[in-house]
Amino acid sequence: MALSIEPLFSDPVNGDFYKKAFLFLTEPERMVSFHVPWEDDNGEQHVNRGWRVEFSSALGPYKGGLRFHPTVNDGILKFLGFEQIFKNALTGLPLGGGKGGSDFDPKGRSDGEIRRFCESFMTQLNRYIGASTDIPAGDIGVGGREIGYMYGQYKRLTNLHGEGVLTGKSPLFGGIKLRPEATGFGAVYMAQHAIEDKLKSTLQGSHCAVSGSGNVAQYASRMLINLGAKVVSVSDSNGCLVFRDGMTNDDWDQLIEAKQVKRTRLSSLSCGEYIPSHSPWTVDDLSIDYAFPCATQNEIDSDGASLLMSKGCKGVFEGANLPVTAQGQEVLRENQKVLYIPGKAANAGGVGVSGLEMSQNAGKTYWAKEKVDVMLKDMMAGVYKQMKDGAGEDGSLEEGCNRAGFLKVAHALKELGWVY
Ligand code: NDP
Ligand code: 2IT
Repeated sequence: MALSIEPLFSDPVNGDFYKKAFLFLTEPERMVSFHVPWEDDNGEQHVNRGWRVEFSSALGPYKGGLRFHPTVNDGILKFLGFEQIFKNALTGLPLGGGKGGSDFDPKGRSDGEIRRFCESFMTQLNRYIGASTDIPAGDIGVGGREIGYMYGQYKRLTNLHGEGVLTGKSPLFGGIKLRPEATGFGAVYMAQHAIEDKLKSTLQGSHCAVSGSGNVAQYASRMLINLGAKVVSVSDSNGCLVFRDGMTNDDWDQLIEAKQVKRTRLSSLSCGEYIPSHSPWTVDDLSIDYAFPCATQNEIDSDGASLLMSKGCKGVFEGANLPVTAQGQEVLRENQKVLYIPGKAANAGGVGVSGLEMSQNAGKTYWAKEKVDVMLKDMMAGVYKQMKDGAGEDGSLEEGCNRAGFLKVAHALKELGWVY
C-alpha cells in the first residue's frame, strides 16, 4: 500500500496534504479491547480477549468483519482494519473501515460452546456498535451461525429489531440473499474483467488454484466451475486437496457437506488427492494458470510466488486479505505481465454486498437474489474501472487500486475539515 501511495507525496500541488492524510489514516480513530468469559461443555470457565478496531469513519460508519482465530491480536486486526478503509472506499458505498474479533479458537468446539462464546462476545461488543456507528460482519471463523447467535444476543440486550447492525445475517431475519456467495463470486467476476480486458481471454478451461476451503474458497470455486474453469485445488491449515482435472459438481457438493454441515477437515473427503502439510503454493507438479488465494494472510511467500511464475501463472486474484507476503509481492511485480489484483479490490464484493444488506434493512424489505447479483457484478465492474483509471498509462492495477481508494478517503478528510 505505502509503496503505491508514496509517489503521490511528490505531487507539486497536493503532495504535502497527501502525506498528512496518509499519516492521519495510519492510526485508528478508536480501538476497544475487552474480556470475553465463557463456559465450556464441562462447566469450566475460559476467558478470551475481544477487540474492535474502529479505524476510519471518513466515508461512513465503521464497517468490517469479525475474526475468531487463535492467532488474532491487535496488530493483525489493525492491518485488516487499515486495508478495509480503502477496500470499502472502492465499493462506491458510504462505508468507513473497521475490523474486530477474538483469539478464541472455534475448532472442535460444540454448537453450545460457540453460542455461549458469541453471546458473551456480543454482551461486550453491543455498547460500541450501531446501524449508523459500526456494523460488523463475518471473517475467518465467523459465518452465518455465529452472526445469528451474536444478533440474537444484540436483540435481547437492546430491544432493537430489524437493525442493520450486523451483516451476513440469515435471510430469515433481514440478511441479504447472495451475501454468503458474494466475496468468492466477486473475486471471480473481478478476474473475468481483468482477463478479458488485459489478456483478451477467458477463464474457460483454465487451471485455477484456490486455497482455503471456507466461505470465500467455496464460492470462488463454485463460480469458477460455473464458468467452465478447472478448480485444481482447495486447502485447509493441515493440507491441500488436489483435483488435477478440475473439481466436479459432485466434488463441490462433498466439500460443502464437509465444511458447512459436518464442519470437518479436508482430509476426511473421499474425493481428490489429499496432500498433507502442503498448500497449493507448494505443490510442484500442479498446473496453475490463475491463482485465487482465499485462506489467510502471508500464505504465498517469495518461494510460492516464484513457483507460480515458473508455471506460467498469468494472474493472482486475492480472495483473502494480504495473502502474498511483501517478498512474494516483489516477485510478482518483477514479472510485469502477471495480473496481480490485491484483496482490497478482488474481495470487495463481500463487504459491498454487506453494504447492500444495510440498505435493504434500512428499507425494511428484501431484494431478489438475481437483483443482488446484478448489483454485485456492477460493483465489481466499478471497482475494476477505478483501479484501471487509478493506474493511468504506466501504473499497475495494484498501484491503481491502492491510489484510487486512498485518494477518495483523503479528499473526504479534507472536506470534513479533519486534515488540512
Ligand atoms: P473461513 O473461516 O470460512 O475459512 C478460512 C479458510 O482458510 C479455512 O479453510 C482455514 O483452514 C484456512 N486458514 C485459516 N487460517 C489459516 C492458516 N493460518 N493457514 C492455512 N489455512 C488457513 O474464512 P473466510 O473464507 O471467510 O476468509 C478467508 C479469507 O478471506 C480471510 O483472509 C478473510 O479475511 C478474507 N475475506 C473474507 C470475506 C468474507 O466475506 N468472509 C470478505 C473478504 C475477505 P482451517 O479450517 O484449517 O483453519
Ligand atoms: O474482509 C472483509 O471485507 C470482510 N471480512 C467482510 C466485511 C463485511 O463487513 O462484510
